[in-house]
Amino acid sequence: MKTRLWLLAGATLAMALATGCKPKGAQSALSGDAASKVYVAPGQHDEFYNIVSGGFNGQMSVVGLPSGRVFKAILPVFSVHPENGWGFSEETKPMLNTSHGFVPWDDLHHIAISTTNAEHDARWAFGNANNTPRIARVDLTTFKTVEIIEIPNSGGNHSSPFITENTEYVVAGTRFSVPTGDDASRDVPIDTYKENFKGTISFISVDKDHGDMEIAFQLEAPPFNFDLARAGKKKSHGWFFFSTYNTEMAHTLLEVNASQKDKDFIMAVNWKKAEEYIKQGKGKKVKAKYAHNKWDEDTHMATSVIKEEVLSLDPRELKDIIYFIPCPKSPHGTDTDPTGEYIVGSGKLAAIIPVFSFTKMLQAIENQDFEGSVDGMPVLRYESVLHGEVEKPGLGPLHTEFDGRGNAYTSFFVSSEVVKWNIETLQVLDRVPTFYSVGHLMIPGGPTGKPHGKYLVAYNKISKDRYLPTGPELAHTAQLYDISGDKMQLLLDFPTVGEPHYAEAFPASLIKDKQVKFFPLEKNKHPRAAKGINDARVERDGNKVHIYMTTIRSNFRPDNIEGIRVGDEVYFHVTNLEQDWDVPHGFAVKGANTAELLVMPGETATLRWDPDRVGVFPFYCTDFCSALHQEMQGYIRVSPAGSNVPLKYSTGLTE
Ligand code: RUQ
Ligand code: CUA
Repeated sequence: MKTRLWLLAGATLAMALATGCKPKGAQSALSGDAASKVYVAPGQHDEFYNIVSGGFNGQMSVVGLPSGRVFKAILPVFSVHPENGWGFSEETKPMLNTSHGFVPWDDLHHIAISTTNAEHDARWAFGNANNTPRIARVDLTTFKTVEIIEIPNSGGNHSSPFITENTEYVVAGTRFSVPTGDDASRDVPIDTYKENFKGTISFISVDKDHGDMEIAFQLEAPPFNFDLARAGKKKSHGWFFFSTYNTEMAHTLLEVNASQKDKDFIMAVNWKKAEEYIKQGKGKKVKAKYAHNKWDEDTHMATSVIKEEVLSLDPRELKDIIYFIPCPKSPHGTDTDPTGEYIVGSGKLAAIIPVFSFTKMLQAIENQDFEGSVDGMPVLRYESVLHGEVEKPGLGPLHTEFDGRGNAYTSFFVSSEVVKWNIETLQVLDRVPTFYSVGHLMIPGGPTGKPHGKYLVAYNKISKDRYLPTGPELAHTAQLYDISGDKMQLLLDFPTVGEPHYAEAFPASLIKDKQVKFFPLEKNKHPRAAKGINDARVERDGNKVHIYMTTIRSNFRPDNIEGIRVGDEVYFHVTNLEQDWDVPHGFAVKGANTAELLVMPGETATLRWDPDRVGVFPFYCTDFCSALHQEMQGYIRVSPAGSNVPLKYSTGLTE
């Protein structure tokens, strides 16, 4: 094999890595008919839903393609959202519970849309929390986060969520290795990294009918950093591929210390084999503390349960679960093509893109064609597993998507471009600039066995000069390209919400007729629901006051409440009696230290309010619901602590 310059050394690269390069011709790359290709006429619907990660806002957003129109700027997941009371209402607070208590923020990087037979079924969208490791599941008929599971033995949950072809599992690989198991709460010196730290990969099972998640098992892996992952599919179904960096196992100044070796690894995991071991009783239960939070559609409430152990497998002893494929150099993305045969590693410091062959990998395993081992787990010979290398593709490859016609598209952060190449021949076919430093790419269905290779979206960091400036912080950009022809064509720029990392898109037809329009009142099992105006009332229980309140266009019942005292804990349990699509009512009361409630038709939500002073406080509906929305209001009177003003309320029925 020829020798190669894996690393483009020198200051130029270092600088380019830090800042990204600015491609030429940045001002306009549009040709005449671009606008018509993204124009969705008034009243028409977009062809694709695009679910986009919000990065440091901890949320997702929902965008239409090709128009780039935003339908839901914030779909609340890991961060509180005052707009609708997510994380503030009593019902939703448990969703953000963790073993560290209530955590109101996180950093969401990746989206995974559920699949069946390696094709999108779009029943659920999964997202990862990086900082306090968690995986969330969003129901795509209600666009609500319905489950969040914390990932123990993990730190910086970046290599997730990625799913197997029938959504059997969603995986979570730890970015930071940490002390795990019993050691997790031991006082361990950091410089005992190699002995005491572990990388953990979690396989979370997903119930095929209801989506409920459980941590099925965790694999103990060497203390590398796990960056990204992709499941095998079709012929490689049963395997999972994780990119690793810092195989140097450095724990300080990683910028230098984790870039020493020419090659890191793609870690291939045979999860079917792991399942066999579990059937034989080979796993062991280890201590782990994590929260598992679920939303109940009937009670409109979440519950949070703290769990105490996980099933752990040690692949050093349990052979044939883990194999390492050498991969130049600090790989970021690892992506499997639609056939499941090819595994693309994007070494962000490498000058080539290696493409591995699944068939060759199996062959190498069979022939024991190893070039070494890590903790007793075999390292396969690079040349034996390699299908080939894409030569001189660009600088700083990050992520690869596929069009289903045999082509791959790789993003280059440093050279700010998208490069199209052929998977079989490894020939570069086309390249287009991005404005500017591109992270993830997305083709609708791109990670599945059935891509819809019509559009590609590049999600760019650092978008200097693309939009009207907004002070020191500028909008991030998505750029939409037409990839239906031989040459890629830039069609549209649109700003994104938060900082986009990964996104997925799928045909709108998969879910648009399955949307829940309202929640049937007769099914509402919330213990404090007021299901009709006859249920509207106020009850005192010591210093707790429960207000069972109804909303319907355009009134609250009760709407005048007296007999509340300073020091009370007041709970407004607001039930929206509407049984029609798109008629939420909002509820806000003066001085509330939390947020509003936005109550969907048929739903009950609760706001706690702690009156701290004597006075009369208005409350009102915040959502413009009818011509008489502005009349939808009420008062609550607060008397001094210990006062004997009697409890009194008006519902329009009793007075
Ligand atoms: S990352 S820009 Cu997915 Cu967090 Cu690659
Ligand atoms: Cu109800 Cu406005």
